[in-house]
Amino acid sequence: MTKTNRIDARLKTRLTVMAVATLLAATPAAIPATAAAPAVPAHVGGHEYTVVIDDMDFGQTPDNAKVGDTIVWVNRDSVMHSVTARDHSFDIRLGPGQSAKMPLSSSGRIAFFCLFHPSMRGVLNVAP
Ligand SMILES: [Cu+2]
Repeated sequence: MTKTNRIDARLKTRLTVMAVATLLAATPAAIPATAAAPAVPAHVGGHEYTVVIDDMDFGQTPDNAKVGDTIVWVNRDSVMHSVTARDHSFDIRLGPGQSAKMPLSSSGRIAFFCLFHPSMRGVLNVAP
């Protein structure tokens, strides 16, 4: 057996192991019986708050958001904006007319701004 063949054989063994692992991960037993629901029910029962970016300004953030809620950022401007946390916990880019959902997974007072227009600023308060 040449050196190349030995490496090939080892690689094949490893690939087989990976294939079996993939198959095991995909067995129906691993899928919840209620497969109709989305796989990520992280904020079931949480509120959804919309914050509209308009006229180069972040709209009002909610007063009573808490962990488990979701913020929907909507860019109504005709230019790209970002919603970037000063603590780097999030950084969302929104083209004109785009929106993005952001589940709140940690509490605190998070100051944010727009990378493209640093005078655009806001604060998001998230209760535990
Ligand atoms: Cu901006």
